[in-house]
Amino acid sequence: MTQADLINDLKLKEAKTKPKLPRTYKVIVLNDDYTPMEFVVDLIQKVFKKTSDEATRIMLQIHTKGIGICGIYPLEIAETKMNQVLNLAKESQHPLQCIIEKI
Ligand code: TYC
Repeated sequence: MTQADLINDLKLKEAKTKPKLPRTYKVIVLNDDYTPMEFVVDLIQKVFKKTSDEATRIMLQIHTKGIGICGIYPLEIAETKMNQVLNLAKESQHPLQCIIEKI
């Protein structure tokens, strides 16, 4: 094989191996009439590692628009965050709901 052949071979291989981005999921928290605002802000800070200002902004977005995106993650992490939200809400007997959605 000549050097030109080797280079050509490499180029063909590169073209075939498409860089594959991992599929990501939005973690969405839903509004309700009963969960206290402060509880939602605290929860968003804890679960999604947001600052107090950012968590407040997301909580108000949920409160006014009905839903809010708290983060975007690969499937396993998105599921874990959703379950953490649901468990914290349940422990405190709040009806807060959380879902994940494929992007
Ligand atoms: N709507 C709630 C209230 O007025 C506050 C709230 C915000 C509840 C966000 C849930 O995901 C939520 N107390």
